[in-house]
Amino acid sequence: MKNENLHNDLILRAAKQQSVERTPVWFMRQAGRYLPEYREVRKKVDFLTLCKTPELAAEVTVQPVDLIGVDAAIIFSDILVIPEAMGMTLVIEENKGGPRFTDPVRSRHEIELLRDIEPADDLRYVHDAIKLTKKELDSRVPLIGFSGAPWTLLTYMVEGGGSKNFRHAKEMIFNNPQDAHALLERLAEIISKYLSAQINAGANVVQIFDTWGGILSPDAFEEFSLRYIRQIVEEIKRDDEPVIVFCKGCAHALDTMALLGADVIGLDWTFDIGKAREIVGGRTALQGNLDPSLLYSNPERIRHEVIEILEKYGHHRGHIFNLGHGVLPDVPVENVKAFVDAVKNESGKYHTE
Ligand code: 1CP
Repeated sequence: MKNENLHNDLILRAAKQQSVERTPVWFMRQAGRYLPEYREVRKKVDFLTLCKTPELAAEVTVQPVDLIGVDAAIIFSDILVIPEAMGMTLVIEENKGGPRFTDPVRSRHEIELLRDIEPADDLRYVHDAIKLTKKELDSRVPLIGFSGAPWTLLTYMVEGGGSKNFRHAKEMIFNNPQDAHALLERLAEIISKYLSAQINAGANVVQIFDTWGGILSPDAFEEFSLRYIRQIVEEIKRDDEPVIVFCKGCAHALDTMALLGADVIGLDWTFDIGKAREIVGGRTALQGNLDPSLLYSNPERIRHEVIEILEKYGHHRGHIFNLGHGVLPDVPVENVKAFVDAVKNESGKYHTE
């Protein structure tokens, strides 16, 4: 979809390293439990029902735009909807840790039993939610679509949930790498189709989340993660809809990631954004990278850190402000608001020609 006349297209311009009046800001997991208005909706329905009901998904997607004033919306969904559509059973037990698959896949046979899906059909509810959200946003800000990266999806599918040591996923890549590749290849193909369908439905930007890329050694990161991300970026790339790649804990590979073909690289908070800019050298824009735990502090401390990051990035094009990872569910809303306001108020000085 060609970009319509958005009232606020700061993120699109920053992603393409064009001139902006101030640094745009949004943050990962911005629709979520830190917002009382989100918790109200969640009282009525469970998490998966929320993802699968376009009217409700659109409602919570728009909440942080109205309540916090972010410069983009990100469609409310989850990275785990792909494995669920492939036939895995996803359970989210309230207050009992994160989501879990009851039937992890650990053998070639189990991988082969997974359904081949057509994202435009099997995940139509996500695309319907995007269309509805676009109507509700009424061109105020861009809408971001997303997917997990193949490697991160593999970790959840093989482990069955979050993990400390990723024993089963590591066993697979070291003992049966061909099984891991068989799964990663299928996922890369599905994710390419899924993200293209999100763009066709109206997403103005797409982000690939590789939350667990950082648990791999540099060589394994290239073999089991980056090469599939590269393949996806090549497949989905268009002129008008920027692609953001966020890999947590992967700054060691910044120079390689700068050549992925993505428009923007997301940075976690453990790397200096000024140094990162020198490494990527204008080949991509950068997104990040305030420590999400800073939102437990206070508005003055938050403003101070925002200024530090703006200073480090300096007077250059191509910065999208974000947290270095998702917002934590129990941070005070006033601190979240202070973060967004600080970026808006302080970054005008760093406008780019
Ligand atoms: O109770 C609830 O309401 C469920 C909490 C929750 C929420 C709000 C989950 C379960 N997912 C989400 C939404 C979500 N997940 C979004 C929404 C859009 C937004 O506002 O940003 C997005 C982009 C995601 C992506 C996601 N899900 C990632 C990648 C980003 C990241 O934070 O690293 C991952 C790893 C997941 C898996 C997942 N889903 C939910 C949880 C609690 C987890 C983490 C599980 C774990 O590792 O233990």
